[in-house]
Amino acid sequence: MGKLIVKNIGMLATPEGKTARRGAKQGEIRVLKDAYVVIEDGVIAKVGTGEPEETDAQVIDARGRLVTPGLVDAHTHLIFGGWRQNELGLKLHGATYLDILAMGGGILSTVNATRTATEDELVEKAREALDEMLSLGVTTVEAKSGYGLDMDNELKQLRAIRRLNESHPIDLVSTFLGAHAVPKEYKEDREAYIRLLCEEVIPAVAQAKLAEFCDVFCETGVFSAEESKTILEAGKKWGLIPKIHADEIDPIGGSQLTSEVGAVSAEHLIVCPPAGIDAMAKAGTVACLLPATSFYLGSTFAPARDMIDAGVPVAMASDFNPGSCPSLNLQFVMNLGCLRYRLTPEEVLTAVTLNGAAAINRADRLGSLEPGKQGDLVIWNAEDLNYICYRMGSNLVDTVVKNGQKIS
Ligand code: IZC
Ligand code: ZN
Repeated sequence: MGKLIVKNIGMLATPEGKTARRGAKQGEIRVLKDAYVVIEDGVIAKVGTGEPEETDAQVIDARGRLVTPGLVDAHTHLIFGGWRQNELGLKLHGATYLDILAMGGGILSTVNATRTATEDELVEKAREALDEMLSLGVTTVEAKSGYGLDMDNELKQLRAIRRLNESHPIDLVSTFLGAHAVPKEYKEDREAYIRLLCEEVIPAVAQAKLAEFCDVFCETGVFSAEESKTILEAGKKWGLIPKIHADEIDPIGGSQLTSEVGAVSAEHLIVCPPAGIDAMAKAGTVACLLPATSFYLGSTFAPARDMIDAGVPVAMASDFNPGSCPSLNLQFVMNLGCLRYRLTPEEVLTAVTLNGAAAINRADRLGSLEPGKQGDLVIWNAEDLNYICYRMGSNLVDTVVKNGQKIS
């Protein structure tokens, strides 16, 4: 693969370490002026200042611009058929997200479209989204199943994720979300669906090594905290690490489950109560916050500052999905992190790099610019970190380097 030097970096900004950063440390980043990065065979070999000594390398001149780690999008529903633009009118007439789901729309309409699509169609559709994510500075993406809701269609989604991981420059990390909704054929017998997940689908997913994580949508009208626990415990038996969609709309106990099941992350947390924050702090769970979803739902915003103050590491991700967040733009998420969560640009950078990596168990390899980490970085059309958090609505990426290769 060879050697790549990125030099003439005006400002290099990166969190440091191999674990999630919490409390005041979330906002303490390393900043270097006039810096360079040397990447050898896809791995960062050296970070320094001034003129690099190395020769025999491909050189990228950053022309005095900002460089950060590649962004990590730790929560997406990347694989889906169709879109849901028909729901916009319903929303504008006052229907809520849960109203639309209860009418058989929402997730369930995407389930119909995903079941109808072939695996190849799902791959090609998601590939376009990944291309756009890469152009926006994202170098790693977590992707969930959850629009199949039966054995064959859940496996189809997970195989699509695997194929994209093998064929697209972005690294994908796979999560089983069979507990995203109760499918219509089990409407009258939800317990049978939970048994199907625990006794048949989870073992099949684990045996085929198609997912690393198991997630549930713990929400009013979807899965209760008790049901969520049953499903996550079944996943654990098969080696799948728990994640939880918790407190997105109603606080029904999802965030409190994190310490009971040892969840690596909890997602959304828009209406997270103090007891949930305590549980996450105790369990070392990463709070994976999705502010573009709050924006799109017109809801309140997660209590990010309370979480940081309580020592909970905060990550931020897109939640890209066809219903509650039809945007994959992590730069917009960074704007909202500052403007709505009132995080500092330094805290925001940590949230979309190292803490995002921690939410998918990759903080040892990803999320910072330090020797030994993967050679994923972004050169920005910006001279400092404040600029990329302050400008809105433009793509500020100049160049993406992925695994030590210049992408664009
Ligand atoms: O398709 O509505 N919240 N799952 C939980 C979603 C949003 C995705 C969707
Ligand atoms: Zn989600």
